[in-house]
Parts: sequence; structure tokens; C-alpha cells
Amino acid sequence: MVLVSGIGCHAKIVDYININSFYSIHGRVTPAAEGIKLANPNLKVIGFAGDGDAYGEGIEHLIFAAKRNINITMIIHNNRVYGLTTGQYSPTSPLGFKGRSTPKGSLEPPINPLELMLTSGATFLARGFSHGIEQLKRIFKEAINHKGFALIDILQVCVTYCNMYEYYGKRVYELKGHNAGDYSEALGKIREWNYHNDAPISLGVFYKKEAATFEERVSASRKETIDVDSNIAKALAKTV
Ligand SMILES: Cc1ncc(C[n+]2csc(CCOP(=O)(O)OP(=O)(O)O)c2C)c(N)n1
Ligand SMILES: [Mg+2]
Repeated sequence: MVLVSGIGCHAKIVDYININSFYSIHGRVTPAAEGIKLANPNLKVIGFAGDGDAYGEGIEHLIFAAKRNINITMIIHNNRVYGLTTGQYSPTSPLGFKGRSTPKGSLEPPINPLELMLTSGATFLARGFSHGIEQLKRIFKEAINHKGFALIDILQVCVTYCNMYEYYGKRVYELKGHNAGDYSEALGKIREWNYHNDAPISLGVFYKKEAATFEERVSASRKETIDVDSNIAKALAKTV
């Protein structure tokens, strides 16, 4: 098992857990994790990224990793702010968020990262809350065991720069009777709370689907290349 982190408060996780780990750079957790997985597909690779890290500078990597369904697990510490750099607004900061780079309030509504991931091709999508540890444990296990690209968006509270503890506390509920195998149902549930409206906030697994993974396709195409090369070598040997 290997943990990969970006740069931010969330990235300290690799200092706290005694497992093989790799501190990558801000915005590049996903490609570092993908490279490790391709080099050794037997490893379980888990990326820990912040909302700034994954949904800002690293968003293009996340979209392509979901699209190719590479078998890694991305755990996003979504505190809805750039914590380490002391409070700039991030792609998931609420509209009107006041911070270092938006002293008069952010003029942009947040993105819904789960909707973006679903439409990009992710095959496992869930949301947790940092105050719901037991549920998070269950989701982590399911995500890590899922064969394909898994992403868990975790609502976290940055008590210094974006303290939404009470807001979440009043709205979160656990998904029940939801069919995670149904794309339309998943999309509907993911859209219910769009990180911006005042709807109840569902927690749990929204979507889960079995599909061929990128590393399976890579290893099949490597084998084909090796076969072609050895056939050419045999043919050449005969000619000589
Ligand atoms: C390539 C690069 N771009 C920008 C930075 C500056 N930087 C470091 S941490 C950070 C923001 C971290 O925010 P987030 O990813 O949400 O993590 P948090 O601290 O909130 O956990 C930024 C912009 C950097 N170190 N490297
Ligand atoms: Mg953050």
C-alpha cells in the first residue's frame, strides 16, 4: 500500500501514518499516484489531496484519471479553503466567502466536484464528513477495495479559515435505500446539494460500477507489443 499526498494541511497525513508514502507537489497527487500504480499494479495506491490541490491546480489530472478509470483511490480533504497558505478561496469555497484573496467576498459559486467526477467517468463516488468517523471507515474500505477510479469527497472543517461545523451539523444525513448502481439516481442525489444551495447534505456511496481499468488495458497492450516484437524477431531469423 502506498499513500501519496499533495501540499497543504491535508498533506501532513503522510507524516502521521506509518505506511509507504510519497509527498508529491501541489496539484500533482493524481499523476504521481497513477505513475506508481502503472509501475506496480499490485499496489493499492491512495491519494490524499486538498480541495485546492485536487479541484484547483490539479483538476485536469483528476478528470483524466476518472476518464481512464485507473484503479486508485482519491481521498479529498475538502475544507473549502486554501488552509496552508492561510485562507484564499478555493474552487469549493461558498459564494461570498471572505478570505485573504477575496476580502469583500468571493463572487463565484462553488463547483460540485462529485457531479464533475461522475460525468468524467469515475466508477466509485462517495461523500463523508470528518465528524462521522465510523461511516468514513466503512467508505474507505469499500473505496480501496473497489476495482477502478474511486473518489471520496470529505467535508472537513478548517476551524481557522472556513468553519462550517454548525452548517454541516444541521444538514448532513446518511443515504438509505439508494441504488448506487444506477447512474441517473446517482446524478440526482449528487445534484440534490450542489455545495451552494440550502438542501440537506447526503453522506454515503452515490455511485459504484464495475468496468475495465486502465492498468488492465495497459498490460494487455504491453503483452500485444511483446508478441508482435517476438514474431518480427522470429521472421527475421528465418530470413537470415
Ligand atoms: C505548484 C504549487 N502551486 C502552489 C503552491 C502553493 N500552495 C501550497 S499549499 C496551497 C493550497 C492548499 O490548499 P488545499 O489543497 O485546499 O489544502 P489545505 O491546506 O486546505 O489542506 C497552495 C496554493 C505550491 N506549493 N506549489
Ligand atoms: Mg483546502
